Amino acid sequence: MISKDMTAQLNAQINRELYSAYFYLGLSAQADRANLKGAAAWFFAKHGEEMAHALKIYRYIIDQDAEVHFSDIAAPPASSEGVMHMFEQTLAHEREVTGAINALVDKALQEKDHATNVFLQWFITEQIEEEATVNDILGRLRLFGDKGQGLLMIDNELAGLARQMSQGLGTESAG
Ligand code: OFO
Repeated sequence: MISKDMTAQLNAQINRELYSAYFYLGLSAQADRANLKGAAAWFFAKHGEEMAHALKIYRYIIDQDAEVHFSDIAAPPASSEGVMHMFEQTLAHEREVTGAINALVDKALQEKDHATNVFLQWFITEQIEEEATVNDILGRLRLFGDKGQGLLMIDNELAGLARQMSQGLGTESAG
């Protein structure tokens, strides 16, 4: 059994994860329109991961005999200024989510809610990996450029990462 307050905070995190899915779907559509097929596939795979995160919390709330509560999901940004900006937005977004997960852990510790604390540890690790992956992609974009040959190479790499993610392989390292 978890507290009402903890339940409310976990429901808010379901909303954040669903927003994350929406956020990545928006970026996938933008990348597709820009003919960045690898980036589009990578963002699309991220959409799937975020949906899975939302469902993980959904299941946890139900397993704790608490009530799932849905709220409106905000629209994601409508456009980006190129691929570099897409990944900068992604890093900023993931840092915000990391902050939210850390706040949830703080809450669980404060309530001595060991079950929720243990449950959230998976998300802590996931956020470290996600931020590292996006930092790596941004670093390569800065190094090789976000145009021409450099962009083509990175877009191909993103296509490979997306394939691994959709096969459920190497999701730890692929973000
Ligand atoms: Fe849900 O993993 Fe990041 O946002």
